[in-house]
Amino acid sequence: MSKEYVNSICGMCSVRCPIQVEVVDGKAEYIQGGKSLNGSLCPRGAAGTALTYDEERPQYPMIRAGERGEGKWRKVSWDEALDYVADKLKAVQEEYGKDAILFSDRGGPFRDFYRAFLRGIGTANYNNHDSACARNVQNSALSVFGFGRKGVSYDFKNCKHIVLQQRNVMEAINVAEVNNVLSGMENGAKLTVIDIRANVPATKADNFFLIRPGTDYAFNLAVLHVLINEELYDKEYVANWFDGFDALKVFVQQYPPEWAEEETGIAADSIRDFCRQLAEAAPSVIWHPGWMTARYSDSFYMSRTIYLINALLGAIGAKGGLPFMGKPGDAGAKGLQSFMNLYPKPEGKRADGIGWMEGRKHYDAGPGLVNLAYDAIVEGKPYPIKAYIAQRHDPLMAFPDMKDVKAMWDNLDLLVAVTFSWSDTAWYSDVVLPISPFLERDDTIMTKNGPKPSFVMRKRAIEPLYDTKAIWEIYSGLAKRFGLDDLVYENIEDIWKFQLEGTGYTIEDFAETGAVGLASAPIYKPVTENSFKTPSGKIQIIDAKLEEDGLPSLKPYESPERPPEDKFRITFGRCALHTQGHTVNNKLLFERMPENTLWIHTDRAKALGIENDEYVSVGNNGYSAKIRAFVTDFIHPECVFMIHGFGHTLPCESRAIGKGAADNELMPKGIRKYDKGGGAISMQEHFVTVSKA
Ligand SMILES: Nc1nc2c(c(=O)[nH]1)N[C@H]1C(S)=C(S)[C@@H](COP(=O)(O)OP(=O)(O)OC[C@H]3O[C@@H](n4cnc5c(=O)[nH]c(N)nc54)[C@H](O)[C@@H]3O)O[C@H]1N2
Ligand SMILES: Nc1nc2c(c(=O)[nH]1)N[C@H]1C(S)=C(S)[C@@H](COP(=O)(O)OP(=O)(O)OC[C@H]3O[C@@H](n4cnc5c(=O)[nH]c(N)nc54)[C@H](O)[C@@H]3O)O[C@H]1N2
Ligand code: SF4
Ligand SMILES: [Mo]
Repeated sequence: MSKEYVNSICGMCSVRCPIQVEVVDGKAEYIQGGKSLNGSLCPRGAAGTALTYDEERPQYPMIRAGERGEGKWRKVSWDEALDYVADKLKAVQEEYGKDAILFSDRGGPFRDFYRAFLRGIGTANYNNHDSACARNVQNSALSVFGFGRKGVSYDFKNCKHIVLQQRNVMEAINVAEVNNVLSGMENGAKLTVIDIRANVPATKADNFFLIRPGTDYAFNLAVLHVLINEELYDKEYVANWFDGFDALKVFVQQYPPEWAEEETGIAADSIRDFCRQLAEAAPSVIWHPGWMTARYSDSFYMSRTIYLINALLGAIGAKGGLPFMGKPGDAGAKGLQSFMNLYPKPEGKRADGIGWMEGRKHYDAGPGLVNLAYDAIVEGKPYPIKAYIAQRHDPLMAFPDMKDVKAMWDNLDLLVAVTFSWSDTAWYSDVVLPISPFLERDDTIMTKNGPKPSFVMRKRAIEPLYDTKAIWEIYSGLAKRFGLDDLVYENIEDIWKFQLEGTGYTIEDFAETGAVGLASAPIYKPVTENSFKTPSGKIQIIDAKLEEDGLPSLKPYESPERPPEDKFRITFGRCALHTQGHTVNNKLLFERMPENTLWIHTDRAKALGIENDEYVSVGNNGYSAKIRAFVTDFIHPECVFMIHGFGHTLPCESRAIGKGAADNELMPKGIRKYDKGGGAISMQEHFVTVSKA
């Protein structure tokens, strides 16, 4: 018997925790957290083996043989698949121009190699998935600080008051973060949860505010009102680092807690008391700006107020608050060499209009807003988009209303899915290029920014079981067909050597733990003239770029529509046992949680004659699904809640098929509703009906 332990990186969600894989006779038997996590892992990470050994994943490249979505495939060799894709991409570019190729992915730290390929072929249309996730937070950080949301980290360990608003740290998991939150609480940190239902953190909270769905912005405006009017803010910090504080002060006068009580259902006295608690803990306060905030048409402004509250308390740049993100350079190290620098940035204008179109100049252009680029597929404007590669991205589940999105893709000559599991998008595509799951593949070295920045290596633990490839192999193969010789590689070691050039580190330095730490102690960078990247160099209340796009910096509050008496607002979130929609068919995780439930308030259920645990019907605009009711006092009566990612219909997923309901199908034409401030889709602006099944 041979037994070895391989250090690698989990790939069951986008957090990418370090893992150690026990490999016995070439089989991955057991996974635990890496050294920096002291072995701890979340349930999904532990189920990585079940993904690997699942026969129900794409095992070889396929080209569509029937109609889109019909599920008829022709098994092909990698050479044929890559020839096919390369020829089609070239033909599209020849006829419609270089930018006629659209690409979207899951984002993250492994992108450099294939983004270099996209530059090499000259398309300006790189996108990530984020318009269905954190775009509002990203753009609000940019609007206030001039840097993105990852410009700060969260020092939970040393924090004295943690505020989770629309943020479920304990079920929407990042293992290191959960550990740090728990350490912080053991050290005495208070916890406040503002949510539309009692989630797991709420059960451990010092303050739990059950808020009326859609009114978070009102709550935050009242907090600003109290902090400013009761002079509970950090005056020195504000004097040094705020630009436009007086405008904020004038603006919030119309929003006292008594007004917010009417809107949110949270008592004015509780809001006041909460603000005083915050001031006591300042600057060691973290009010998390939100992660998945693609929810309302004013979520951008909600996140913006959160950043401003943190700043008023002096928490931006503070120990125990939101310190500035440590990067390799801050530790005196040189960053990894980038493949993207081998090619110039494409000159074309983006198809989503970002950076140049009226109303879209203020958005972060980096990863775009892919939902807006779909209009170019439909209308051929500003120019036609004819080929689309969705890599590690399942837009059909991640965006609302599958039928609507499929119809938007009708004009495509080529739709490619690069993926390690089946998804609605893969099933609907023309070509499936199967990636080896993370236990079977090497990746480019990633940089992990944070208090102690590091380089981390994902090493394959076992040989691929099927005819699948690593991401670098796929793009190296395509690069060869485009004559991009600088991206043609035969083995990963040469790629790693290129990345490490000039850093002073070698591949051998990763042998022991899989990572190279760049700092010996956590980095806390002081606030200086260079901290904020706004025109004034300060935290800005008035954002000229936003206003040039016709949007106010300080948006007057608008009360959200209340659902009609027989309807509910649809709300959703995560659970500890699944990642989005792509783990429902995982054998281990499916056994633990085969379906989602519909949270509904006791009084509303009673009025509808619905008992706990019985199947009910939830519907909107022609879509309806059966789902088990979870009747509880601990949800706001105006809404129902479900875990996202269920309601699968693909015949190739024998476990997941027909289980639970799909929240994304309850949002008709929802991809067209987005927050103009931040660009993210407003997925909770829909009302549904519930009845006995
Ligand atoms: N209605 C509704 N819509 C939502 C959400 C919601 O809660 N409700 N959530 C939104 C959010 S926050 C997000 S981030 C998006 C997520 O949606 P997506 O951005 O599409 O991301 P995933 O579902 O994580 O992954 C997409 C595909 O990548 C494949 N994949 C390939 N390689 C890998 C790998 O190495 N690792 C991983 N993890 N996957 C790989 C997976 O199998 C999966 O099919 O959906 C958003 N859309
Ligand atoms: N286990 C697990 N962990 C994950 C993921 C996963 O799929 N599974 N996905 C990862 C990804 S891509 C993301 S983006 C993050 C998401 O991380 P989070 O955004 O923290 O997670 P969610 O559960 O989507 O939403 C957080 C909370 O918002 C609440 N909520 C819903 N509507 C409202 C509202 O109107 N107001 C208020 N105040 N609260 C509301 C929900 O009840 C929920 O408790 O998680 C990441 N981590
Ligand atoms: S949070 Fe869980 S699933 Fe995500 S990377 Fe970490 S261990 Fe893996
Ligand atoms: Mo997300």
